[in-house]
Amino acid sequence: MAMQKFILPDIGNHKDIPVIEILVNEGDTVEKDQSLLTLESDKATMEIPAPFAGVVRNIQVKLEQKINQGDLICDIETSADAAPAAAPAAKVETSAPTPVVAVAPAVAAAAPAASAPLASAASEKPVNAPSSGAKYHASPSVRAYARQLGVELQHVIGTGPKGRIQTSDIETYIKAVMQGDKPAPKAPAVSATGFGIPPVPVIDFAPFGETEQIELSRIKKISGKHLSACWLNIPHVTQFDEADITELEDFRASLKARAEKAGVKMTPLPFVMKAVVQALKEFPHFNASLSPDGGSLVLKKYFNLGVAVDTPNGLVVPVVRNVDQKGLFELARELGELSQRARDGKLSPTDMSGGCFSISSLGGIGGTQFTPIVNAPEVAILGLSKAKITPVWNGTSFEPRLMLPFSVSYDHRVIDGAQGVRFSTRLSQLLRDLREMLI
Ligand code: CAO
Repeated sequence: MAMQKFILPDIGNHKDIPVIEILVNEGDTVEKDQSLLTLESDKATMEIPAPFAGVVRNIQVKLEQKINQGDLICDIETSADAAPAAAPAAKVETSAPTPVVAVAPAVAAAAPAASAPLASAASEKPVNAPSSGAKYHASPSVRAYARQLGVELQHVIGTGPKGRIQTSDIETYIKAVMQGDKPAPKAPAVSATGFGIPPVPVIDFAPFGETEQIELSRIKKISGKHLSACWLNIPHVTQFDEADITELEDFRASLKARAEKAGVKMTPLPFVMKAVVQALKEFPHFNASLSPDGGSLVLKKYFNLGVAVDTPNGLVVPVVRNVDQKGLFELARELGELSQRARDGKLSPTDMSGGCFSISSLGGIGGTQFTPIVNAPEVAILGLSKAKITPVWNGTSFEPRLMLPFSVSYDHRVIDGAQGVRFSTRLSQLLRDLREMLI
């Protein structure tokens, strides 16, 4: 029997690194390369392996203690034949015990250069490289333990410092699954190519400054899921265009007194709705939905338009039905009522169903262009930005014209680029000269 001192070897340029886990107790028998403790710098998590097999004695470090190369970690009592001829070299040689490193995900993205040497050490030891659970804060040994038990870290609540997942958290999770308190996790869906949707990094913002966490509104939670589904399922293309609405605006101004008398607010939107319906009639593939198997197109013979309404609790899209059968005043009245009910949180599910095509009008607020997200199962959406007087060349001189910038996002599985630009060109033409609708 011989007592060997285990001194912290060279761990790169790190100084004063906190001990975040002590993975053994005094009296434990350890194998060579078995992890003894975990250190965590602001750039990396490192497990420090035993340089030789033996029994752990006289642990000299404590949790949260900051340690440096050359510090005494513990004694290891070795059998005479297993004992090394000399104490382990402080400098890490390629053949010497190498700290196994998992780069903290937040830092890996922010400071790749600084973490590169240690990260490459990790890549030489893939056994402890962060896997699918890399965005969750856990040491390599905890990750290995989770892998061994088939636990995905995303399901485990970390109770360690900064939400770090510890061995005990994995055990608590497994107990909960066994007792039926938590559903057993399903195998994640993986695409045929092996590329799933990569997770975004989970970052602890505390080191950067003060934060406050507020719950999303119910509407935002619901619309967020729907928007993600639309964004992820639909191959979007957005076509940008503009329409000269100088004459439309003159017409709108001429209707102002009558509109006021009728008790409605006449904005450009009802005019746009009428023009959209005409364009949908001429391009029926925009007034359609893809069948669930993606093999056919359901063409709609009715013209119901969803209109995105901005409310204090988030975005909702009530539907104005049979726009083709309604006049400008009726549309203006209905828009006013629907948007008021939307802002009062009084829309029913029926008010928000049955749409064929949506319009998102940000023109009352500002902006020059934007890329609206198609509201599935619809296949296209119109985005309106703020109209402004622009000098337009008429062949001999510049004329001040009121130009309305707009964009059409569409599902490229259904609509080709050429069709997309034909639709937007026609819409521009209809808005420039409303008489086109009569032809
Ligand atoms: N260019 C210039 N001015 C415009 C305009 C445009 N494209 N569109 C509207 N306006 C003017 C209106 O004429 C009105 O001016 P006046 O009060 O002087 O007449 C003013 O802007 C405000 O209009 P409005 O927004 O109240 O009315 P609207 O009919 O244009 O729109 C509604 C109604 C419900 C669509 C709108 O209020 C709304 O909520 N828009 C936001 C939609 C949204 O959030 N979309 C984003 C979805 S993706 O996140």
